[in-house]
Amino acid sequence: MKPVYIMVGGFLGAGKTSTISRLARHYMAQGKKVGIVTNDQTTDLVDTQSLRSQGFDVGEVAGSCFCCNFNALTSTVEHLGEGQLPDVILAEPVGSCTDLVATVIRPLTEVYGVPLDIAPYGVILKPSHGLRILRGEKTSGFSPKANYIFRKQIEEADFVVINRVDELSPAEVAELQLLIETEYPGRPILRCSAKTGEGFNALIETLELRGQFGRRLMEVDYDIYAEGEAELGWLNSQVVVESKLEFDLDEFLIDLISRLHSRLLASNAEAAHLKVIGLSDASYAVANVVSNLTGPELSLASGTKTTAANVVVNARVAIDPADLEIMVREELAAAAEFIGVSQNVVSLQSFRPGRPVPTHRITV
Ligand SMILES: Nc1nc2c(ncn2[C@@H]2O[C@H](COP(=O)(O)OP(=O)(O)OP(=O)(O)O)[C@@H](O)[C@H]2O)c(=O)[nH]1
Ligand SMILES: [Mg+2]
Repeated sequence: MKPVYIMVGGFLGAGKTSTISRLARHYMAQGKKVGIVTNDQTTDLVDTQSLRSQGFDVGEVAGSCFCCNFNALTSTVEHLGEGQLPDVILAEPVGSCTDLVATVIRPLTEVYGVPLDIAPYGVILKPSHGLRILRGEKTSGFSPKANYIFRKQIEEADFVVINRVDELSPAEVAELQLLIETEYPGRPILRCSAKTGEGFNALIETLELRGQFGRRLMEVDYDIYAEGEAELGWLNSQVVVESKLEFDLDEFLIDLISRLHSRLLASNAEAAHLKVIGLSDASYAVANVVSNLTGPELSLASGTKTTAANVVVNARVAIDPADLEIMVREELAAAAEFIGVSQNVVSLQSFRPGRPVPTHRITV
């Protein structure tokens, strides 16, 4: 049996990792061996830490996106499962990438030597930005060039998943559905919640379909794509937080992310995704902001009091990365001082993503 390759696309903060985690649990409950590949422009990934903490077999492509380092994707796939490839491979591309059918899915079937059973390509739609972008609102949060990437992601999808239906009104879901159907006809639309599992039976059934999938040809203006990506400030950092006395890990993370959120609001800099994970010996916690309007959320509580934690910060924000770095360093210091702990930034990278130059691009 060929390993099934499922790639879950969608914009930054759309719910890809949450969806992959739920799918992985489903396939493992069926007795299948599952491997996951995460991806980012640089090292220190919240997603890798979070998925590994959940006990999954995770390989990481860090330093370049799947499309621009196709060989890193395939070699990471080959290292999953310790010598025997998993039955199901779940892959999460970087949320600011598009043109993944031409640069990843098609090369996997037409260039790569290991046969894979490629599932239909689904793109998770992020309602917080999606509604505003698809309505054509001027205040969508991002520039037209970043919105171009958001739209191109939907255009190449075999099917679209409206995520977060647990917190959308029926009218909002209906409007999103109509907007997608009108602009991108022919793509089946699912309604899901990666948080509650609603709609996942339909998602799993859709992923089992085979036929003319992963073949949508589309034109991509790589100048607009590159400029849209470069409008995002990117920051990954690893920080050690310590104290003689125990501190509440969840409180620290939610305070930190709330401080960062306030700074972004004050600077009118839109968050695409701000995520922090705190890992202590006993457990871990995650806090997120997926848009300035959505606000901070402790998406996973640890309930832990500890004297030491490893904290990883990943920020993707429409702001100059130098300003983002100042904000993160200042708010880390402020959050640590607030509860009387020390913080030591072990590593920090902040930059604008470089121009995407795919290893392969198959468009015929
Ligand atoms: N309420 C609600 N929250 C969700 C749902 N899916 C994801 N989230 C939350 O949205 C945030 C982002 O989810 P992720 O799964 O990390 O999103 P992602 O697409 O992997 O993000 P990037 O890897 O940064 O691009 C987290 O706080 C999740 O808990 C959902 O269906 N409902
Ligand atoms: Mg993710």
